[in-house]
Amino acid sequence: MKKQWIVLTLVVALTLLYVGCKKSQPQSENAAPADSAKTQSSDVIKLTYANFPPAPTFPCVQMERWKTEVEKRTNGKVAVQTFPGGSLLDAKEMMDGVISGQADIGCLCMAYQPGRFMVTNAAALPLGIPSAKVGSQALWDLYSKYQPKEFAEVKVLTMFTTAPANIMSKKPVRTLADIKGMDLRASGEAAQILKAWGANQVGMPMSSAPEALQKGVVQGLFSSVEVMKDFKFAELCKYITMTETNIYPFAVVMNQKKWDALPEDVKKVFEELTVEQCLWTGEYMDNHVQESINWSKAEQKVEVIELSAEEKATWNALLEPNVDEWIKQAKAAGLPAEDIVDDLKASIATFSQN
Ligand code: 3IO
Repeated sequence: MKKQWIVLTLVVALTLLYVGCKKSQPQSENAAPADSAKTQSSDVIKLTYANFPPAPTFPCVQMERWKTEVEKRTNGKVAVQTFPGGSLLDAKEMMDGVISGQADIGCLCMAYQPGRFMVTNAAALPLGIPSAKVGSQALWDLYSKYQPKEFAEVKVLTMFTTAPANIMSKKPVRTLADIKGMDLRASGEAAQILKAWGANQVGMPMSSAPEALQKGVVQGLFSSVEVMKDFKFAELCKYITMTETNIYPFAVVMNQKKWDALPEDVKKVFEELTVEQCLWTGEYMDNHVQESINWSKAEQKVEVIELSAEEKATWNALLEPNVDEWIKQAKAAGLPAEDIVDDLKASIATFSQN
């Protein structure tokens, strides 16, 4: 009789212990019953990744590539849920949204908050960056060397740039007289460049450009020309003027607490991907610009206008004060402005040789 009681008590105690353990396990909200068949779903680290433009555009293409690589290299230990098109965070809320944890990861264009990202926006000056691949590497070096304090509250997962910006417009731009007073969309340093050429620059993120073009608020835009295809701007803008002037810098940032909580092996995978993703995106961008130009010419009857060497020299001369202006502002902000510009020029020269 006594033995039976002991056995019964043990069974009850073990059952209670088992139920208790199950409950205290941090089950994720959406762990559906179907999940339990796979590797323990509670072990999977789920991360949200916000992006501002639509899915077919390059910031989202690189996001999907990063997701695929992370999930593969962590053997499914990390699952990344992507949110393109501003469905989780919009263009200008990206940095603060990641800092506050509304998204775990976010992709942002630094031109949309030029004063906030002063150091890295130096890469957007008209310094002759010839491609996205060179720009991306120069930007990453700039970030690594100066470790700007504006990124102190996040973990930077990668950086990259667009290919050089050109003018896409409804009416042809062949001379400075043609661009004078034309309403053109750009952001950050690119907007300052349009101003120097006499255009009427209209500032807004790329994600607002389709509507502005459609409604006639602007007559064109100044950015890398893969957007002719990805946003179908070629349907409205029948001219590209090749100025090959400057790039737009981007950053992918992660919530610091989420980063700190990652296991070491996962951190290692993310670290491995920083430079790799920077190069991959630069190469993807450069190839995609070429595809977009070919498609625009063949399918949309777009004319590509090349400026004569003489004309180009006149345009470039107007931009010399832009670098001086940035140096003035950066100095006022207490930054080693000349060193930053010199370092950038040196890395552009180095990476251009490879
Ligand atoms: C860009 C931003 C979002 C999607 C595609 C894009 N191609 C070039 C840019 C650069 C940019 O942010 C801008 O405002 O021109």
